Amino acid sequence: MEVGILGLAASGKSTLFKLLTGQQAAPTGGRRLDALSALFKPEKTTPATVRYVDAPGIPEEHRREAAFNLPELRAADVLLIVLRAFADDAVAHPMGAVDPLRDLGFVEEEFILQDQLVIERRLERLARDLAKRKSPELLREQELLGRCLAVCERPAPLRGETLSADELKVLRGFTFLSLKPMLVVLNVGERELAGDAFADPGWAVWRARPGMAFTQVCATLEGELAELAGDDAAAFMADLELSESALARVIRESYRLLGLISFFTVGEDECRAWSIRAGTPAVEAGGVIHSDIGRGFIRAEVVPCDELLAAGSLAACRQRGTLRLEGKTYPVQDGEVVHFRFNV
Ligand SMILES: Nc1nc2c(ncn2[C@@H]2O[C@H](COP(=O)(O)OP(=O)(O)O)[C@@H](O)[C@H]2O)c(=O)[nH]1
Ligand SMILES: [Mg+2]
Repeated sequence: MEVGILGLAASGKSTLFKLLTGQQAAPTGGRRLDALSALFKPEKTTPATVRYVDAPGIPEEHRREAAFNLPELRAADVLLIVLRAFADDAVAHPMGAVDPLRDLGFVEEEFILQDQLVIERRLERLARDLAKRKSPELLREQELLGRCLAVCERPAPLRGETLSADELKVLRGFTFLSLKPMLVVLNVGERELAGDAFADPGWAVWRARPGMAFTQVCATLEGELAELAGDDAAAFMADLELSESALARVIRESYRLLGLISFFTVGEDECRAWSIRAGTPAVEAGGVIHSDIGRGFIRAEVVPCDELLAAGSLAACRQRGTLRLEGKTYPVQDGEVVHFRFNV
């Protein structure tokens, strides 16, 4: 999963980026994978990784198109928007004053505008091609892009539209920014961390929109937290009434936005976390690990991670009758440990 980090200058993007990537490749197995590794003591523990790209702040108008065409940003599955909510006279704000709602409006407007430019250019091209040769495929694309253009002209983000799987396939190549799920991270000051940073009624409109998730962090404070080890970190978090690190929260919200879940494979050689879309059948989940498993799938042995941890071993789960046998079509659930039986 790729997460592109965007926002105005001095909103805290780089601070957050360091935080998210500092802890060795942003492991997403998290607590559960750690616990499984403690049980199996494998030679290797492999978390599912999330890759982050830190985009430069949004530049002046005439340079924006290039900035938004960063391939890393275009390839991102989720856009993480950092909004500055912390007050600090020592850090200049590019818009003069702290106003995260205004900044989010600005970023969203810019996404829509960039998408509109791409659509208009493609529609011109399509009109020329269609004048030369009628093609049902191009006509369908023209109709779909015409609808998308109307959305952008409203102006509204494309992620709010209901689009079929086929339509999404046609649109995929355009990598529209306003179609990508958006994770809004409010970077608050230390004193605001305990309160609800989204209390302003202006947020209600945003929070009702599809394809968006919201969370708050204090990037500088979380930076200090990340430097602490085990017990000290736990005490510091308790002090701040934080139940979870920013890293864990950002990963969880990104997964949720994308409809992704994790399952685990375990053994003495390796314990590993894998990400799949919710609802993925066992045979496809196995195929993610290796195409042979998908092709030669016989059955999957499945047990929830917490049950395995409680029982202490797969053999104990088998005895307790909690290790289930599932077939090809079984949709793997979040947090399950899966052992695939296959034959090629
Ligand atoms: N007071 C305070 N300062 C912060 C916070 N987050 C970032 N900063 C400071 O704001 C400045 C800009 O941060 P940076 O991460 O480089 O922003 P970027 O331009 O968005 O990448 C730096 O001096 C940071 O130390 C925060 O939560 N509180
Ligand atoms: Mg930066």
